[in-house]
Amino acid sequence: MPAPTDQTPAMTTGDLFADHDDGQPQRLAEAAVLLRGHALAFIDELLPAIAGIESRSPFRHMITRGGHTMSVALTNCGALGWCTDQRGYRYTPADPLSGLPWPAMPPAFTRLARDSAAQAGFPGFLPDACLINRYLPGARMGLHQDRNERDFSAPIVSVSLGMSATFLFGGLKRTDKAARLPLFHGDVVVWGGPDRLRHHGILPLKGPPHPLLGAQRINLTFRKAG
Ligand code: MD3
Ligand code: FE
Repeated sequence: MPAPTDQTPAMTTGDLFADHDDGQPQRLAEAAVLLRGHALAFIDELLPAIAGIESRSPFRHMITRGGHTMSVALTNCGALGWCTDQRGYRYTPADPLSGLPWPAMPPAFTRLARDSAAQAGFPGFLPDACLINRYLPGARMGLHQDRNERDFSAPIVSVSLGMSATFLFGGLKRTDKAARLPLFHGDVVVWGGPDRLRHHGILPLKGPPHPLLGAQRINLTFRKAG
């Protein structure tokens, strides 16, 4: 298993924005690794799995703690699902829409998350939660931290599908200047260790529709939440 190539200091040399790709893992930060196109090897299993999840737990727009409707629609699979309402953010074992458990984590999801984390230097990652975000053109996610999980020592694995998006990759303080990283269909990013609590977000979705998925971007975020 190759170690991530060292391209330090990528964030100051502009290497993240290069239009070439040598197929090797790219280190974005001390414990953040970009695996360009890594999910493409799983795509024939991922898309039917998402359709199955969606048929039981459809995408819906949740309300934030601040009372705003999210522009991103979401659903979940796995033992725990991320939810928000006016009372705040939390993980629940059941879909509040149906009262039923969230759909099970498809085996291909677990394999992709585990394999990606291992390539990034986090062997043995076993997620219990997969948040599935759907962005239509104009949808965005403001800078935030992911801190509703019990254990920050596990990494987060993020899979981008469909339309391209600009990822904002900030620091530990909300006011730290955020770098921009374009993410394409099939890209996987793994965040762990000291980068696990970085602020991050997604600029409003724009650009041409994707040939396979149409005018949308779907993001899978794998976490160990419980
Ligand atoms: C960096 N989703 O659902 S995934 C989220 O593309 C979320 O839908 C975005 O942020 C999306 O919470 C970004 C990439 C990601 C996820 C978690 C991180 C990057 C992260 C945690 C720490 C640092
Ligand atoms: Fe997040």
